[in-house]
Amino acid sequence: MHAAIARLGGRRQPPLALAPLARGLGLGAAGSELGALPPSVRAFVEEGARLCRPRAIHVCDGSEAEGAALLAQLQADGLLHPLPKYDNCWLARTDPRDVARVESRTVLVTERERDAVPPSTPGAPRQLGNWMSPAALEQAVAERFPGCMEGRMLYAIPFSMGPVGSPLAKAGVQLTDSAYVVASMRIMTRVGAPVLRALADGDGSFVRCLHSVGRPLPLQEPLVSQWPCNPEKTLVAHVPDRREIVSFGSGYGGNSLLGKKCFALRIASRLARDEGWLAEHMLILGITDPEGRKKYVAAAFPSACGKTNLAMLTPAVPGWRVECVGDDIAWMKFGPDGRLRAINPETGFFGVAPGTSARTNPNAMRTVRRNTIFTNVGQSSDGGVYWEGLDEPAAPGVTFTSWLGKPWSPGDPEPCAHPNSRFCAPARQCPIMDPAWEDPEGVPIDAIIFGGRRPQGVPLVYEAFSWQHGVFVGSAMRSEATAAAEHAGKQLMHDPFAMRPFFGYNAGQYLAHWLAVGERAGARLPRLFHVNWFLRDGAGRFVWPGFGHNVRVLAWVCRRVDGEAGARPTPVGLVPRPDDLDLAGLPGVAYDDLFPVERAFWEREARDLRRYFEEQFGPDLPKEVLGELDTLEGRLRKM
Ligand code: OXD
Ligand code: MN
Repeated sequence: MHAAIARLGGRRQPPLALAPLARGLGLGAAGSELGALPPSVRAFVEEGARLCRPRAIHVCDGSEAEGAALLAQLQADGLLHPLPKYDNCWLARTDPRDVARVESRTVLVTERERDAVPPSTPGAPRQLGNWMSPAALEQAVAERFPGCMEGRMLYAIPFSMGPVGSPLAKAGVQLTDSAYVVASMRIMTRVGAPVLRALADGDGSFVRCLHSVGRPLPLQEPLVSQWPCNPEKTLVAHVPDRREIVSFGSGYGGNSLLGKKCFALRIASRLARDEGWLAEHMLILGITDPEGRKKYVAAAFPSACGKTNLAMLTPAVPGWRVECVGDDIAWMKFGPDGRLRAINPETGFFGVAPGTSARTNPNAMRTVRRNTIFTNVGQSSDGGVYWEGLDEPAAPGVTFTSWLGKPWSPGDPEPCAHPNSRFCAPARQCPIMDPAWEDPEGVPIDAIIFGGRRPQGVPLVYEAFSWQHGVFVGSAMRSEATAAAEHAGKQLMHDPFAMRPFFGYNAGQYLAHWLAVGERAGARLPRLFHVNWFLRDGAGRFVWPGFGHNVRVLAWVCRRVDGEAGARPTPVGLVPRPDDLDLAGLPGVAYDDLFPVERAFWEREARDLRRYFEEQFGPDLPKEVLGELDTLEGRLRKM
């Protein structure tokens, strides 16, 4: 694509309009000094400008003044509305056609299809990613990008995923015509001058991210909610070989905040494979037991399984403390001591709002009271936000406006907030951030937990018998579908390692990489577990209270790591014996309901899994993973 941009830009060679943002936003010229940029960054910005033909360019410096000017501009454009009930909080409503990640238009671009996705059975809808050829991408860029920023500002955002200067951090530069994206990237990543200095001092390499909402000015049609987007032409493309991302047509979330899913998961997972580390869809938390012993745990859950809630958990059992390192993404590398060390590459939370309340996640509620951009939540007439599950009684006389900008009343059939509405808030505002959350060396990981939303059959917690078995457990993850992408309903979806939408290369090779990590000489590997908070009884009620009580499960995990807690083997893994799990003070919660390991259920599960592996991974499934499935079936036969 880099080549594609250069070629296309080269053909036209229009004069560059390098007007400083100073003119657009009333800032000083410092942020717009193209000449002061490291040469590789400057070349990228100029290529992007030649192709997209913006009216002006602004290089983001990350300053407070820049942030304030952006917010003022977005308010003047009618795209952000102030929320006076809080401090510097804002509400955006998107065009209702641009509300979630668009997985069907998200592609990996490689010369050979097999490098991007495993060969699926002909006729089976492909689930592990979409491939596009370099030639098709070149054509897609040619159809979308020339002149796509006409009349708009091109913002160049130098950003770092991970603390600048950390051996685990990586730099990116995003070009975008969306001020909303800039304001959000300033929350989610480290932006500006320090990144440019690090690029100038280092080898100057960075991930190239090109983004446009695809609505040049003057508009051909009016915007909806002042939200520019181009849903017919949306495309989110990754070129892992060249460390490049091209995104067009969507202004929302993972489609447009390119540091997050596109870079920190898709491109980074490929870098991690090449360089021998792991880039994972995992939260990271620190947990301290009543004796003061601290551990770090990473956990992979598909979207909508309560990752943010777990990452910010308030323990329901006295004496335990949980601290948050990150809620979505973990980059993990082996340190000299053989331990896996993890950083959260982000600096903010882009969390799902509905369901977040003072009961389910008081720390998130405290985090979002300042400096937060809300998108597609409802609004209350006293200048606050509202969403399903907020659990805050409205003051008398307060009325509501839905995410569609229409009057809304409790009891209306349509929700007030979109199910994928979000808060975008600085991590530093979370009251339980771990003291080491920005440690450039990362935190040492003792356990990795996989999980899913499984109403039936899957026990509350089990431990893998070995690393290899744990890789199988991760590959076998399934969960009910989420509103974070365009899938309908509550169907059960396979989601290996919670990475299904985020693999940056062939998912079979990804499993092989995990197996290889387990073979690494001198590695002191974390223990691997699986949890399911979402079991329901015959009447459809949850059998586990969840939330703060999940610390009881984490406590067992910690004690297993310390060799202090027992377990009994079942065909699926090691589960706590009744005395190993603290259920004290939980009336109505029965051990037997929490640990269903039924032969008929698991035989069905194993059959489904075999079909899924055959259809989706074909010959690229590592034989060790298939071997673990055979072994599981063998254990089930002996039950
Ligand atoms: C997210 C997701 O938005 O996983 O974090 O979908
Ligand atoms: Mn996520």
